[in-house]
Amino acid sequence: MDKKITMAYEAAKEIYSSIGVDTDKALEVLDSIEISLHCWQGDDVGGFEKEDTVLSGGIMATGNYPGKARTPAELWSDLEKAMSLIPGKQKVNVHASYIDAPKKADRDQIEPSHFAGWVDWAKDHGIGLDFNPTYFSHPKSNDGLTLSHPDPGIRAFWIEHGKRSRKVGEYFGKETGKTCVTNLWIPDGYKDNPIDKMAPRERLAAALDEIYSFDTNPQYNKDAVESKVFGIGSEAYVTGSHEFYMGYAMSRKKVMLTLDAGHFHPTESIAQKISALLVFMPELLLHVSRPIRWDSDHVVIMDDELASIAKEIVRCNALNKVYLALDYFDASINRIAAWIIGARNTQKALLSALLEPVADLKKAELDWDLTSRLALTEEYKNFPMGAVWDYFCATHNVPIREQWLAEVKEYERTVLADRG
Ligand code: RNT
Ligand code: ZN
Repeated sequence: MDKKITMAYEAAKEIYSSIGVDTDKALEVLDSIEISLHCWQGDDVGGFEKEDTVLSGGIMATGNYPGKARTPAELWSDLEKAMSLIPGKQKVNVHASYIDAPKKADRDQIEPSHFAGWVDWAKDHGIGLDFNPTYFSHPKSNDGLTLSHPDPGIRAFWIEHGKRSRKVGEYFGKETGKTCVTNLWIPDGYKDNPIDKMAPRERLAAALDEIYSFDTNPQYNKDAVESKVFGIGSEAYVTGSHEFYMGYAMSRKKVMLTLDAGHFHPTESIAQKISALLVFMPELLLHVSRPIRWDSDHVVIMDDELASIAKEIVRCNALNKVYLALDYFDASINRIAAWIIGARNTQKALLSALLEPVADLKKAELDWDLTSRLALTEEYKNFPMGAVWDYFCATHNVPIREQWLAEVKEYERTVLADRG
């Protein structure tokens, strides 16, 4: 390892140890945190069901940066490149629309075998997989309603999809040896004010009860449900609102709740929801995203929201209760860089949180030394975290600082450029 990196690390280690923080220990913890990379950043949420998927369900990727993945092989190659430039542990988050089977089955016909390619690939890389049923970009979701649709036939179709997706999740967990989280998000809602806001919610609750009517092995699969406040085309009403799913998760005790950072009111932070919810439920799934003015799914940057989320998880001692998955899609920049930027930032935010002397700060708080609480947390923001981060990257044989970018540019020149 470059001597300058070790020297800077040793100096930083000493500074942190003066406030009672063990940097080696912090890195050990950071190394154990898995970040789930969302496969859909690699091709603008297109999937492999058809040649040209028209996105629907309020999901929109803007931009036409060249080189998007067109096949499973291309997507896997791109994910490999991204993972080689991110230190620590990753999982990969798969959507049902990324089916990899010669004869592609409709959503109500999917089988674990249709995703065997993903499993083989994950096994080759020693990583776990997560799963998501796909309730959008499909003719049967064109009314803007799926599980809450008034037509029982449409509901049945989507209920079957939900059930089968959980079997895929269980298969993922069994095969990879790492628990799969199967997250359900539906686009259901109305553009304009519905008269009956209750009936769709009753139908959704009943549909979910059917989907979760059988158990999967919790060692292999865990289920989660994701709320939203509005979407494009569902501005006035969303069936699966936060209160709806919070009530559902808490009353049924079968599913985790998912908090997507972009699914609340524009200035509403999800950070504090973590401690509030963990009082009542054992685990949570987070979709780490970045909304700008709306649920825009921008690449995650090191902003206050990300820092607050990471601090909340660490200060609540909840690292083993919160699953972390990235969720955004930017088609205006190199898609591999998008994964790397979001993942590395999430890790940096976690590291920064892990480098706080949490027990001492909690003590100051209980001692009513609120002056120290404020003064110290502000000073800690300027401690030499960068040297610790560089050391973490170097020990994982991943380029330090901005040096990963040259590798992405090289991949763009040699691989992405040939994709027409
Ligand atoms: C949509 C939700 C959902 C999707 C993915 C593709 O608003 O955030 O999580 O982004 O399922
Ligand atoms: Zn999400």
